Amino acid sequence: MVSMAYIGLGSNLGKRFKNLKKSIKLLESVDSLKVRNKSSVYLTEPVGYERQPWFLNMVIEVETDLLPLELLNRMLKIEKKMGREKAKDKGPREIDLDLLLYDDKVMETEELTLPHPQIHKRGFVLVPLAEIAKDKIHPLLGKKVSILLRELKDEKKVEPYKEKNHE
Ligand code: PH2
Ligand code: MG
Ligand code: MG
Repeated sequence: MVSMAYIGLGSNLGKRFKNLKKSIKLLESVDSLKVRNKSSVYLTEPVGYERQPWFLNMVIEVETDLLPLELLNRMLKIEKKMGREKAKDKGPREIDLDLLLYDDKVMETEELTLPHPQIHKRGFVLVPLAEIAKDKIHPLLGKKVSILLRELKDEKKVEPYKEKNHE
């Protein structure tokens, strides 16, 4: 069975742009996973712990035969491979891969909550997600991504990342 999933990518340590690209390459090399669409890259103000560098964020759409937990485990492997340590969870990281949506699946386990509980609260997720999936309906809130973006109260900056700034 083929499923559609959306993955949020973030990096605020090292060569951020390269980190995003590399993680996409590694995802593309996973059997039974195809990257179908990519948003543009955004330069975003940190949310939460604020004394850390700005992030580059983007969202991709993937088609996969992997089950949600299988997909998540592949994502965690890629994070590890790219040098991410669990200890730095709240601080700067080379790469953060978050499973945002998986079909219309709703689940809550220790390892994985779907949809990702923060989607509707974060501009750095909704802006790139709306670029590639504006009509996708949030399976819990019952609203289109474009509506969630319109109703968003997050005031943190989300700016297009310009080609000339590439590290
Ligand atoms: N990720 C976080 C916490 N804060 N802020 C921005 N701008 N972008 C992120 O990807 C991000 C964040 C936890 O994963
Ligand atoms: Mg995250
Ligand atoms: Mg994460």
